[in-house]
Amino acid sequence: MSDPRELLDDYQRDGVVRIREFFSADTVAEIRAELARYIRDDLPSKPKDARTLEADGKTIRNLWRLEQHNAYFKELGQRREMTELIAALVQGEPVLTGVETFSKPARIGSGVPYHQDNAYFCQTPPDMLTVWVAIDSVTVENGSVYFIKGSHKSGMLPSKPSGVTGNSIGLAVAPDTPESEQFCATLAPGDATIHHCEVIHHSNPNLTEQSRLGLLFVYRGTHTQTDVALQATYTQAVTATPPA
Ligand SMILES: O=C(O)CCC(=O)C(=O)O
Repeated sequence: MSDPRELLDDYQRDGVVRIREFFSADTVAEIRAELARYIRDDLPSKPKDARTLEADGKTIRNLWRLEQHNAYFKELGQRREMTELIAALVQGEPVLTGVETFSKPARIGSGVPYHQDNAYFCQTPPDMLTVWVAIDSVTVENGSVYFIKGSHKSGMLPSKPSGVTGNSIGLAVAPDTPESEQFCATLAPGDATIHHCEVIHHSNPNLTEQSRLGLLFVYRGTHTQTDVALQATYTQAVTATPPA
């Protein structure tokens, strides 16, 4: 794992950092097995909004709120190795607020429009972040996430409903930084990125034969509070395009 001071400096400057071998191969295998078990045995009895499906109406695009629905993922997200690392980045005591997947299945995995996560999280100050762990290999071809480094420093930009199921709100105007100048987060299984909730990012559809499964852990500092204006804008968007 990288030097904590360097990690903090890079995170504060860029709003996104990549960490190689964040989870071991054994942990990745354990996660993969538990996700398969959860989908097979537990998901059918969970509320409909515990998942979002792809356009085919049957393949999972996202699993949501695993920290509520599954003891293994809650425990994993609350491990001391995780929360100690996150504390410095959220400038306070971290709370795990979400564990979810962005599954991007082979051939039909949909894209994610340009957005800032705080349009969904609605927190002030924006001391909230996502640890995005690769379970599959993440390549340019199968839909890596692209980040605009430093964009978290400009605060929240105007947003608009996107109409995308599972990602109901996006930027009102796409940024003019070409993809070739964005940070393309290619990852090996077990590698991770950590991104600030106001850094601009997006991902493209997966048209390849290789699935691109990511497991996400979302944290905020205990000191953050809900921003009512952001919340009102988000409620409109998610009401127009619910996750399930
Ligand atoms: O996994 C993806 O393709 C997008 C992830 C994302 O938008 C996020 O982590 O906020």
